Amino acid sequence: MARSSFLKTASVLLALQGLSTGQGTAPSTTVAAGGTATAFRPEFTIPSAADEGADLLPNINDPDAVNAQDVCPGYKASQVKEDERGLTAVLTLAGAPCNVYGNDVEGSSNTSWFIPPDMITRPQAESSFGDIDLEFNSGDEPSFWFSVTRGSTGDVLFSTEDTKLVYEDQFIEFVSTLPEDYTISGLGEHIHGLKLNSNYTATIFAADVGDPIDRNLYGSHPFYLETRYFETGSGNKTTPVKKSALDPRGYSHGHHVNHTRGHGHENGHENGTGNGSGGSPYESYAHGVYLRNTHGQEIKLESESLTWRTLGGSIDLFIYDGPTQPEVTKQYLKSIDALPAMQNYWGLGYHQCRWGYRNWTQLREIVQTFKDFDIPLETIWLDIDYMDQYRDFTLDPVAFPPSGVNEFFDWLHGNNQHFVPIVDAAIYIPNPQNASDAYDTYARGNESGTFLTNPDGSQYIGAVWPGYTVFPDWMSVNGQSWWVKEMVEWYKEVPFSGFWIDMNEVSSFCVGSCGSGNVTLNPVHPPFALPGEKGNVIYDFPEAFNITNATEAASASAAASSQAAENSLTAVPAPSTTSYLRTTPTPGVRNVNYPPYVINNVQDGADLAVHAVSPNATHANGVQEYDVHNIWGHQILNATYQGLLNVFPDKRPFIIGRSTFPGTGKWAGHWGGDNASKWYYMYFSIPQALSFSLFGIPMFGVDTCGFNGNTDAELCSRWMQLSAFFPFYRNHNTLSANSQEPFRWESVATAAKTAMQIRYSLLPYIYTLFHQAHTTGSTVMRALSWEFPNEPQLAGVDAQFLLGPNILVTPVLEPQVDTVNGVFPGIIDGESWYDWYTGEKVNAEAGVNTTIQAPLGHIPVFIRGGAVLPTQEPGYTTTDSRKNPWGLIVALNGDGDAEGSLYVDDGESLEPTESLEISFKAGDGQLKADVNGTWKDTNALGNVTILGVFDGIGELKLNGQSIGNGTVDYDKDTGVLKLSKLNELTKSGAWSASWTLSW
Ligand code: MIG
Repeated sequence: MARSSFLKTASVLLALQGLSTGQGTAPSTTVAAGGTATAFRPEFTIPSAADEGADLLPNINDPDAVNAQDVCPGYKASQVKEDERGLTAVLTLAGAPCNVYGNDVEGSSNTSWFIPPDMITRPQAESSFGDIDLEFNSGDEPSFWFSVTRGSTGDVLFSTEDTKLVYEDQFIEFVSTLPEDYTISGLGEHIHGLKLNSNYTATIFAADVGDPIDRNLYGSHPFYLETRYFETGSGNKTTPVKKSALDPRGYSHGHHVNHTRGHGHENGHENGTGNGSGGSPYESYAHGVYLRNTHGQEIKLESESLTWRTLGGSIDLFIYDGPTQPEVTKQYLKSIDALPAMQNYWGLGYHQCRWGYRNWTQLREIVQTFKDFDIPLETIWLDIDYMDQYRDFTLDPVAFPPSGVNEFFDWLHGNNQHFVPIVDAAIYIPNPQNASDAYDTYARGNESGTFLTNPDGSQYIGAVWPGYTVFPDWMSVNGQSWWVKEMVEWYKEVPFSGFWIDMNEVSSFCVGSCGSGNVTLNPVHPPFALPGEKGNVIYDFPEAFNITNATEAASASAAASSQAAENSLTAVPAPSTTSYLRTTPTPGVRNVNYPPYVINNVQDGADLAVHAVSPNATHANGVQEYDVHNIWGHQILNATYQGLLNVFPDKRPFIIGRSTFPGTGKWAGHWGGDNASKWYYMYFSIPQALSFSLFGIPMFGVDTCGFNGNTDAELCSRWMQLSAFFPFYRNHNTLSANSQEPFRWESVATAAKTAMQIRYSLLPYIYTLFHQAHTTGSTVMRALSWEFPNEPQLAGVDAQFLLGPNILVTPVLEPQVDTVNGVFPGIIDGESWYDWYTGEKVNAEAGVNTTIQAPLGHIPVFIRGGAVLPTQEPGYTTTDSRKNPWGLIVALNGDGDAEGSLYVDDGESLEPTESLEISFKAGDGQLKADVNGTWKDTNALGNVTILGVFDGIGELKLNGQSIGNGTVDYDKDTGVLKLSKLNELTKSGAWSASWTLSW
């Protein structure tokens, strides 16, 4: 029915738009020689001061900050033209300019902001516009405002009435009222609980930073989902139910967690209606909001309003009417032309990575050890260790010599295993005084004019791992084709299977063009010590390590304090920070390096240029980085996608990238970045994944067992089991932290194998979920509240999740426990759940937190009644698995029915010409498989397990033919009916034709 809507506000404001005339100041940071040598490399070390910027006081923390709403005049509309799609008008300042954080845009001549390039797809109103359940209203008193109402209910979804629109060259602000106790998710990338708090400011500015909680991070996603709950049949669809009133303890979680977090489930909870027989007395409506804006920005969430502030661009705002989360997500992703990339089958296997694998021999040993322990390993990864002096598209001649390539890859590929290397965003610029330092990748890029410049046209030179570096300009004519060619050429040397793109925020370890005038020092060392370098030993362990490993913990803590003491002797005293740099608007000029409005950027001093390419770096088309910083990461992932398509024509590119933007999901997956080996990061991985479901990047996972710090057996065991249910399943570790491959501890090896056995059995189900995501925009990992929208109490639940609609995971997220409390959603509306391991029906009450046994090594997993899950017998690799017999798990609902589907193809073609789609339907003691499509699969059907068969069974038949008794195992008490050895009957292939099974 209803489809995405687009709001005509954009047109209103575009009437003011003029040409960009952004000016910047010349780069100023230069670095003097004289740093100290390190063990890392003997070169000059960039002084740490090079990465220090100005001290700025973020506006939201500034007690003296002027509130634009108090001083700005707003606008009056004239020449209003209304049509069925919205309205166009010219806005004129309604009073004297306030010039509060920029120069007010008064008319159409003095503007200098930036409109996103076409590659950031602009949603278009669809032809079915008339079906949209939204109404747009606007008014001019006391100044121009607009609102959007859900037509069918009269509920106001967004309204700027009685607030001022502020429209300046470096500052835009608009304010919307919200209902009390609203339920909003999204606005990323942040590490935060699923439900955003009403006293939280979501800053959006791509940053290279190790997973701080609540702060801006790698990606930029100015999109949110809002859900409003109402009492069913109350006739009142304009006053949402206040969840805090009906649920004082709730299942939801606060977001400030800087310590071991418990589950928050310790309180038993009664649903407001209690008995579970009458159905939920609530229903909900969801809508989505997307601001198409590439600038640094922040969204200030307060108790009954949100204030959206950007450092430029326009108000190009899109509202999606849902009215459910699945509909909102589909509308959003279709509107930006970004249905998620279809994954390769192999990409769903297990990935092992670490920073610090030292050479081909060690790498082979790691792969072999997995095999020796019989722990499935699909893909081995390498971090920057493989590179020659950290330069992209090279191999270290000593540690990873080209001469070792054939032997390693023949062996690896012979085992049907894959390899993915890291590739960094920055490009080394060779020392012009040293001919032997020549670097062809740079030379070719330089010749074709593909690198960012300073405002004066000279090359912008920052610093990353290899030393002073330049940065590809994706807006230059040749940027993308140069990158594609580098990839194609490098593949001839290193037969990779996919790409891992790091540092694409885009990161630079110094402020400004610090390498200008310093390139003759190259290669130089970054301005900080790496883990393990200079006695920089890692003594950090997970919470509760002091209990589980008391002796080791005591000595680590002693060593850590002596390291701290040693470091404090040499530490340079911090500069005094009594005064902050404050800037005020200059007429006609934008201050891109220090905009008057200071967003709460996570980097030191909140300076936009710290640890990132500076805002005044300039693109070939004259656009400044200030205006497009947030899409640099998106663009390199696009270029990488094109590169892989050239390397592997017609095959699906496999890419995992760090910095993303709306639409990136059509090219790449994402990992959660530099988390730490702490229990609370394991918890945060769930809401982080769920927000990427909303952002259209379902291929998500985090560094399992933790990146920074040392992990331990208990945390790693729990985490290896949890991540097995995430779409992207990879263990990764920082340089010099203790090894954490699952085979390092017997208990972890066993736990990992248990969970992998389930994951690999479910690969057909997970692959089918991805195909649905790819074709419809549906999600893979899901929040309980999205699948069960009638239960307000589920609104913030993010310590449990669903994989697709039918697998419920209730992980242990804290140390030293052997039970976990969790809810079984939907029971109030008659849902049933089955235990994955026993097949028994769960006996749980509606809305009540249930205590579940979960000793170390066991992850509670449940199957939803009504589901038919396709499975396949796990093999060591996904290639092996694909040759094994199929299986089905039929979990009957209360009516004895179930349904499901299966999608099969070759697992790698970009546009498969042959595929199979099988739909399953069970009821009245029968299961029907309806097979469609031409892909040939000859694997037999092995087992069928039917859960919830409490009424006894009759004669077992497949297509009317009796199945021998030896194949049946039925327990009337548990209701579990297992049919095995069907292989003989289905030896021409489980899906060679449609069939009916009856019991
Ligand atoms: O700043 O390549 O997030 O996964 O191991 C560190 C080294 C650079 C950051 C990535 C991390 C990777 C690391 N990289």
